Amino acid sequence: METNKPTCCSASRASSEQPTTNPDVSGAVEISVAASPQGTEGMVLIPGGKFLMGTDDREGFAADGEGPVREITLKPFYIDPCAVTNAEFKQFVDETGYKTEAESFGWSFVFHLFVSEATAKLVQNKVQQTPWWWVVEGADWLHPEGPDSHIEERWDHPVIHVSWRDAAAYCKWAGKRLPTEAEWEFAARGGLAQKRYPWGDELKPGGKHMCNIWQGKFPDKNNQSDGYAGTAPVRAFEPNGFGLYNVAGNVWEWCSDWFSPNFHVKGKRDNPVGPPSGDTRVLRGGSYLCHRSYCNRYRVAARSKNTPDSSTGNIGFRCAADVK
Ligand SMILES: [Ca+2]
Ligand SMILES: [Ca+2]
Ligand SMILES: [Cu+2]
Repeated sequence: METNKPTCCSASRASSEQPTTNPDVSGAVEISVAASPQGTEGMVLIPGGKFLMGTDDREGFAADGEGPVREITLKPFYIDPCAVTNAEFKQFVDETGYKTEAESFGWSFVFHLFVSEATAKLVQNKVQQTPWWWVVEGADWLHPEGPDSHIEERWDHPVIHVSWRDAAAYCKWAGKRLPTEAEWEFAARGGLAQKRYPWGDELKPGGKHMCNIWQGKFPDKNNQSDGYAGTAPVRAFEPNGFGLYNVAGNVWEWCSDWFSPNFHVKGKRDNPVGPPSGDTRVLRGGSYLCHRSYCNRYRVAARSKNTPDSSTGNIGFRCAADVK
């Protein structure tokens, strides 16, 4: 049996040697922010119905629980065409004074190549299994590479360094919610059945880059032939058949479900919401760090996970909403 290969693509607070108790939010489940409901304007209405979820692809990671392929039925729902941007997140913070978990902890995980020389001198912790993830003090959504960085030119990029709780708080403020994992995959497939990617089975049809992942030799040489070393604007590349942008690559996206590698094997097939409890939440879609040689998790059936308090430079989210 294949061992559970570490997701090179994300680092967890639990794996760091930094203090892991967030003084502001430990144990806090309720998120109290004043709501500013946005309605469903601009969202994509996904009709619902039946689809084949998961994959038995031999190129996949069976230990992640990508299979078995199963028929899932969903009721209609709305989903955002794009990940939440820095500009949108700023509006949320401006209105509510919300403080992210990365800010409360005082640090977040930054990919090593993005850290300035000055900041690198201050870095004391790296993740053992995935040493390209550095614990950077003062890294947060406004300062994605550390205190000497800023998002000035990146307002239309996905917000990063947001934990699952931060994402849930934003959704609550916006009168929305995170998508379930099944909703995310239904929407990401764009109406295609059992294709490897949101656009088909070929990674680069006609030699064309369809998403923001890694080219070159991970983790030191990124040729960035797709145009981006880090995040890309949320509307970069072509949307899928449902009009969703960057479901594959760019940033991992939080889903509402707790993660389990096997709960779904016997779980319900009608509007599934995942296990009743867990330690980690589901991430989908892969990121700008994924590369075929070690982590082809930009495939549409690929899965990952992280603890709800974790934040990194390659995790963001998009919102969903009920059809009323
Ligand atoms: Ca790239
Ligand atoms: Ca993505
Ligand atoms: Cu990856």
